[in-house]
Amino acid sequence: MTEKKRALITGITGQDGSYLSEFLLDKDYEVHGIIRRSSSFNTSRIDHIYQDPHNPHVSLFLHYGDLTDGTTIRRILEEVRPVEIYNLGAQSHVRVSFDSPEYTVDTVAMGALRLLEAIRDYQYRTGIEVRFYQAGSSEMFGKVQEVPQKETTPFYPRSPYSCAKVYAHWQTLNYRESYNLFACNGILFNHESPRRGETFVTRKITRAVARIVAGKQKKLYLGNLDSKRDWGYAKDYVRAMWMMLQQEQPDDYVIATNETHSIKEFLEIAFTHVNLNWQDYVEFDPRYLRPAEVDLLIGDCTKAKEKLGWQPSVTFTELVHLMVDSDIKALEQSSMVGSGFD
Ligand code: NAP
Ligand code: G4F
Repeated sequence: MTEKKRALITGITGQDGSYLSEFLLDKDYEVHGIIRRSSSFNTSRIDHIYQDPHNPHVSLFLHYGDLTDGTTIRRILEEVRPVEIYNLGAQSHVRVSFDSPEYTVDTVAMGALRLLEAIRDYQYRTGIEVRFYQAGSSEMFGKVQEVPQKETTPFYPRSPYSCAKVYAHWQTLNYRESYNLFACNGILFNHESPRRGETFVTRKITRAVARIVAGKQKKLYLGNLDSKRDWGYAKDYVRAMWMMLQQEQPDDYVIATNETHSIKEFLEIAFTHVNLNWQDYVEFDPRYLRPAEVDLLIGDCTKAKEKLGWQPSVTFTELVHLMVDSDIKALEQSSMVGSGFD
């Protein structure tokens, strides 16, 4: 029997980590994920694929660790001996990065460097190739220098989060060129799903729509409604991550839909879907403004289409509808309790 391919995922408990795990398990990988110790359960997105470690045929394994802890990362790498590593772990909330810049940079920028250094040493010592995916972001384009944005568009980051992602991007490229690592940067534009964190604007809206319909919420407080994003479906985007690591040569790719929409357009489609008018419910709260905003993102994914054969499968309207429908269904199944941190 041939050995299964082993993949290691940081951020396995996040939106993308959960979809990528499902995708790799379907491809018969042995999947290992790094999870953070937490005082309450933080595995809700992967509970449905969790396997009892006592089962001899188990193919999903969880390891405690943290991107701020280089020693543990090295130990896990030695234990797991993965052939692919997906670095999805991050303090990924842009506005929160203005509140906690040091922690964000430690996790996002230094976390990537810790992984790259660990891989470099492991590969040098063992001669085994480890393919590395770095979760880069369209936020790196920030104050955009070109419309639409592609792989060659200069970066102009506008938050501690995106400055850290730019650092991780260049280190990934630097390790590829300096040490011949198979390291790829995905420059992913916003991607959403029913598993999107509740404090990102799309999920905040669809969850509020469901609660308003159920009579559990009266108002929705938001910040800047004029910014525009290129929103795709997360399941499509994790497929692109894997495709990058299957190529003959490592490279960097923009993953996007080539469409942009404002927060107002998102609101319009979400509320109209349940026959409501968003203007009757949405109020402005300056708390959700950022010290510097990214006004417009729209990606050109021609390279990914041509070289990877990747393309998005879900339209903007379909995405909004599927998120609203999912939140309505979830609310019907259990009574949702607000966390207060939105
Ligand atoms: P997410 O839902 O916020 O998940 C982030 C994951 O990182 C969670 O599993 C989280 O663990 C983990 N994490 C946080 N701090 C960590 C630390 N110090 N050490 C180890 N793990 C840590 O993010 P996502 O939407 O899935 O995004 C995945 C990656 O893609 C992130 O790097 C994000 O910055 C990047 N990205 C996302 C988008 C997007 O639109 N979604 C676009 C471009 C790039 P807990 O569950 O314990 O919090
Ligand atoms: O949903 P957001 O918080 O996502 P943002 O800032 O675009 O970042 C997400 O996408 C990036 C890719 O481009 C990722 F790298 C990053 O990790 C994250 O996944 O905000 C989107 C827009 C912003 O312009 C924000 O100002 O929505 C605006 N907005 C308006 N009211 C709000 C709110 N955002 C949030 N989170 N909450 C609000 O109440």
